[in-house]
Amino acid sequence: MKSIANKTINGFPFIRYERQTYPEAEVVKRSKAFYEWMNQRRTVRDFSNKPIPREVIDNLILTASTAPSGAHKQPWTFCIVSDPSIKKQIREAAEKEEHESYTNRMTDEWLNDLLPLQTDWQKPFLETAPYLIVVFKKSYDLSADGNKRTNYYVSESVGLACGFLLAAIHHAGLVALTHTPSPMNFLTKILNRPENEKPFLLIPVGYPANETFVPNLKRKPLDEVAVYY
Ligand code: IYR
Repeated sequence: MKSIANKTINGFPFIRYERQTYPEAEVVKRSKAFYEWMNQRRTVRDFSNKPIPREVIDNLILTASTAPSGAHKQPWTFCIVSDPSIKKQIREAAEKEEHESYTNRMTDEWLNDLLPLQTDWQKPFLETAPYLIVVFKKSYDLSADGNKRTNYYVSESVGLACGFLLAAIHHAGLVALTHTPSPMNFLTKILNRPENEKPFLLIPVGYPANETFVPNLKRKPLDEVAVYY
């Protein structure tokens, strides 16, 4: 009997999951190759101003939006900023908050923990990088008739989408910085976002500058991050 492609369960449409499988040796090889590739990803703070085609950004966002989300609500909005005057506004507002944070808000322990990264309140990359992707999380959706529709596991979902986004950026041969100016509400204002959206991450994307240095950080070995039962 020929198997059916689609069916309904309690009236809801389901499609056959056409998954790709590999022989075990291939699974081992692919998992290792992907780890080695992802282990080359680094957070970069020195960007080239070399432009990136809009199509590339579209594909990165589409990839991020494939992430799983609570009840498949996809509770995210990605705002893409390339306009130099908006980038300048974002830089100025971020630097104002960061200056206050570095001088008055962050604890000594926090400032000490950041020493190996050598970050400070100045954020020139917010103008240099060709694109800033500002990720907003939607605590609820507004239906056409103005009613609030709940979203679920919003931070987990948007965090996953950002992880997918960073992997897509790395895969494309570009670099990113997961920037968290704090507080971030200036982004709501500058980008004129509705009240159901809250800023989540600010991610400059581009090519690395010609000479780029990153801190010589080591990643934890497996036995420090995994417990097998
Ligand atoms: N948001 C500040 C400080 C900062 C905090 C952490 I935790 C970092 O890993 C890096 C920086 C900034 O962006 O400089």
